[in-house]
Amino acid sequence: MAIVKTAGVAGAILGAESPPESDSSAPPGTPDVPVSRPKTPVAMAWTCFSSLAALRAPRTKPQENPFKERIVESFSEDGEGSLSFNDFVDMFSVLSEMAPRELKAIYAFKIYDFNTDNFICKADLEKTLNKLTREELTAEEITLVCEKVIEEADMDGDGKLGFADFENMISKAPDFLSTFHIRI
Ligand SMILES: [Ca+2]
Ligand SMILES: [Ca+2]
Repeated sequence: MAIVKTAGVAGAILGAESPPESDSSAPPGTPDVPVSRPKTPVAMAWTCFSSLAALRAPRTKPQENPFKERIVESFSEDGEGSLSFNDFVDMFSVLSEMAPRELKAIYAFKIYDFNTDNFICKADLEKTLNKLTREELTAEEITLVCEKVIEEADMDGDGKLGFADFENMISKAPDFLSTFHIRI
């Protein structure tokens, strides 16, 4: 039953834009076994982050980016959303298509770290999911997905995602950072 539920959650989150099917989430050194398998929580998380990262205008009807305020906050030096000219320039530099991968990763991490404790914990992930799914998932489903994501991406076992965990997670999703941009 739990499995069925996970698939439902994945389906809800994945929506129309599925990540490319690949075995890239296998740990290094794992033999490349050509089996089809269900999406891992990391793949699901990637899809969440991917939709967050896709700041470009939606193809159908205009829709506000649910992270708009959070993005501005992350770039404001006072952390409260007031952008100085320099903050503004930084924001557009990071979100430009040409920005280095490492820089994008740092800011992506900042954006998801809602309570600014330098970790992405379960509460941060829950906020992300709630925003992305516009509260269409039940609290139970959200908790389940967050637990799975942390379980799979938490390399040092401290129960939350530090920057190294996060970097490792997004390295398994090669187009994550290439979609983390806006077109001006
Ligand atoms: Ca946090
Ligand atoms: Ca960790």
